[in-house]
Amino acid sequence: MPLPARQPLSAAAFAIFLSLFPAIAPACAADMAPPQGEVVLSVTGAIGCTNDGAAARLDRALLESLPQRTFRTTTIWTDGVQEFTGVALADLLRSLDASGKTVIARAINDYQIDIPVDEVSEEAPIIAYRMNGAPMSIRDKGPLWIVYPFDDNPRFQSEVAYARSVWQLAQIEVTD
Ligand SMILES: Nc1nc2c(c(=O)[nH]1)N[C@H]1C(S)=C(S)[C@@H](COP(=O)(O)O)O[C@H]1N2
Ligand SMILES: [Mo]
Repeated sequence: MPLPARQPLSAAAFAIFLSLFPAIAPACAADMAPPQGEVVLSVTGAIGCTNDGAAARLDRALLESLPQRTFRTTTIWTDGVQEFTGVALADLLRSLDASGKTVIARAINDYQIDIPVDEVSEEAPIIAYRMNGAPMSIRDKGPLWIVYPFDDNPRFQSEVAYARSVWQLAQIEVTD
């Protein structure tokens, strides 16, 4: 009896095969467009999606094209309840196909702090790009501010969460 002709691998089987080897899976679902406007956030390190050498450089439009989250909370730095809008750090990491265990968040003033990826949830923190609907100036802790829904969870009312609440965020490095 003749051997059956070799079948090409089905797309589904190929996807399963790739999922077993994340390192050789397609780097990025879609080509990442280069920034058209001023770059507000650079992401480097263990990411699969880049648009400038080994970095992903995002302008406001690219950031705002990611899933958007809004919540209201007080902060220890502001008066009264504020409405923050931005992208969840988890969504940013996923959209850039990040694979490291630690996020190093750096501010314009070179302040930096480690955020363990396993302490990043779907909701918190977010990288806020708007406060009360308006872009934040550098003077107002913008243009990007890592914020937690502080009022929602006592865990976020802690020195650890405050130290991770980087304002004037400019750069993120994903490392192991
Ligand atoms: N850009 C920037 N963000 C920052 C800091 C900083 O120095 N620069 N300090 C962090 C630390 S360690 C804490 S505890 C809080 C401190 O805020 P405070 O100095 O207003 O008390 O902000 C965090 N975010
Ligand atoms: Mo701190």
